[in-house]
Amino acid sequence: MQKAAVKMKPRIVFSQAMRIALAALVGLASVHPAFAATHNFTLTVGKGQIDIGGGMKYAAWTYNGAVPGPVLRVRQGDTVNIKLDNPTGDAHGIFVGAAQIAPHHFGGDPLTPVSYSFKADVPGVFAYHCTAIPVLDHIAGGMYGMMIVEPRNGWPSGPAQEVTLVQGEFYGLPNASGLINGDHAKMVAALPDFVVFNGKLNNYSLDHPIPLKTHKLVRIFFLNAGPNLNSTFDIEGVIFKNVYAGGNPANVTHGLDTYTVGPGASAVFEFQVDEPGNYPFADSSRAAAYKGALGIFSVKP
Ligand SMILES: [Cu+2]
Repeated sequence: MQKAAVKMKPRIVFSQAMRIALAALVGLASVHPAFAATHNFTLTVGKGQIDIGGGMKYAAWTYNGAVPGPVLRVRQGDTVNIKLDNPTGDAHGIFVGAAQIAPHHFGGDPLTPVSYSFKADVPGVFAYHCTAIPVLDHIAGGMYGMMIVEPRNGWPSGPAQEVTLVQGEFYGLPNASGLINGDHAKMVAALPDFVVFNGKLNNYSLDHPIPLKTHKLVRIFFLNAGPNLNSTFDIEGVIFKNVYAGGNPANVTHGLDTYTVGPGASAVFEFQVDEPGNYPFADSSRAAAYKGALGIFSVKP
């Protein structure tokens, strides 16, 4: 099972385990709003070369030193405190799609730290990204990530094998030493040179596929961070049992072979496979798959 690529340990004031233990103690459902948690997420801005696979490095702006940034996971009804630690001297910010607050909170300059709170009222898969101008360059530079707001009452289909996939685009070709400096003209033209899942070209190719089990529900949390192109997600040999637009259980459709997710948008895909094998997944835009948005689920009993 592919674990969410959490590279940061959030300081949870009221953890899930504590909530369940307490709920059991007093005979209440673990989902009782009184047991909503508070999450303090501090993300640190960085600037440096990151490995994007294929022997290449990308001159990136990062949250917590990685592209994408850490997966931030909360439950519907929880309070979320976001803080941006920006030691770079450059302007950066952080927008979180799950937050219903005035947008001025998301921005900042190096002298005004970004710090805000919101209640995660709506379940779903949400983007977070930089707000500094031009936003295009900051997202293409690597400043993006996924927040999951779990439904208050859990997923209608119950527990599953979970995978988090964030699709992103890199603009520019490598120099003689394999370093890519972001190409602004290509960003504006929406012509990426590389399209990737979780920050790396052919991240889940045959030599390191994502392992899954047969006869067990799989749930993919999918974010298309863009910044520019649609992604039509497809798994060969699979018809999605449920697709939740925006990752919200209220928006369910059934029996889809592919599903298109716009830039900045998201979905949750549920499916199950019964025959062992290697199941390729891709952006079914063939150009995007050719540019790296391609991977393998290795499904075993
Ligand atoms: Cu930025």
